[in-house]
Amino acid sequence: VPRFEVIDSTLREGEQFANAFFTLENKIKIAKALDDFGVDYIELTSPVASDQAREEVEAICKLGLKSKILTHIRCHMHDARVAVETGVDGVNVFIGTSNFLRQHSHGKDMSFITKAAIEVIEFVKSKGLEVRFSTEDSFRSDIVDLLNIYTTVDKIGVNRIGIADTVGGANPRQVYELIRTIKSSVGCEIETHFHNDTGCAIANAYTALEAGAKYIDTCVLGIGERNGIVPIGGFMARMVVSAPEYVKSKYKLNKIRDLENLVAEIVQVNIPFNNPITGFCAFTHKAGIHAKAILANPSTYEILNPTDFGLTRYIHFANRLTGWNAIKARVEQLNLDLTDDQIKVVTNQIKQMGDVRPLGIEDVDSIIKAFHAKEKDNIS
Ligand code: HCA
Ligand code: CU
Repeated sequence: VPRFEVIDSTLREGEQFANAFFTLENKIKIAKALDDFGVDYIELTSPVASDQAREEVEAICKLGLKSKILTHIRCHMHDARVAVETGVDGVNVFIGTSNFLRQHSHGKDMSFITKAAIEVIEFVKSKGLEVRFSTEDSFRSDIVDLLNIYTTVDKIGVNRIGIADTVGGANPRQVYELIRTIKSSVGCEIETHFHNDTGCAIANAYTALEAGAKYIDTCVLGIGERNGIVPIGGFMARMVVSAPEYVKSKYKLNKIRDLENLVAEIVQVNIPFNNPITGFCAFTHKAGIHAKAILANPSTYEILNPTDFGLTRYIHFANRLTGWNAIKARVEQLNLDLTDDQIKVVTNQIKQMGDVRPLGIEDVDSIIKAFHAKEKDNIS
């Protein structure tokens, strides 16, 4: 997997999430948190969307962040003229190329699209800014149309082309084939944008990198239109396993939790219970067999190390699947003195109780403490 870069779109695609309403103050908070985490680019809503949207782009450009700032515009000269005056480092241009979008959305044919693309790209470049050109709904577009337009914009010096799975229907094999084909026809870098309607967004992003793409669009918690796009946290989980040194040196992984909490609070959602890294049970080990192995060596049942993210693992010992190794660890935490044989006896008592009802930590602790007191009485 090549050296990838992250283009975070929480402040553009993420604004298209049903619950999102971002005040300027909150946009600035999110932009600073993304910058602190280390995203390479921050993509912002088009300055022509509203008066306030334009002020937001200008204000975020003035923050002097390390992340480069992009704004996302339609393939129109009017949008481009406004965008280049806002102070952004680059412009992400998009236009629909599938039959669906050409017929039912903007109604333009490929020769019109090509002319518009050339005009906008040359204009943005003439202002000394980066420019990316992307074909919305790439996976339902004609491959000949895609190759024609991408080779054309490549020749006039576009910085990146974008491939978008706008409806989230692509699978990894299709992604690999399309990106490989396009990569072999252009010299510029490839950016990708994967929606998650069918649950393939992270896998598609990973496969895109394998096929030669370099830039991945993400959002915090994956928020976006419908059920959103590649979530930055889950994507980092994927990438830290594939390229640990690169990812750990480039991104502050211990900021993921704060970043997600910030956005979750602003858009009023909970972190999903099974979220990679930050889901409440992401580092909880329950079955006795797992607990025993984890206590001996955490890598036995963990592909991610919670300490890489500033988190800790948890051994869930208060249940009937528990084992004596997990209970022994708890006995040590309680600072009690029991032999292994005694721990095996008390573990059985805990398992019996766990057959009858759900246990809390306090239940287990009181069973252990009562057992310990009785054993001490027996000795004295
Ligand atoms: C949309 C546009 C877009 C654009 C992606 C891109 C998509 O909201 O419909 O600029 O590459 O998903 O196609 O987000
Ligand atoms: Cu999108």
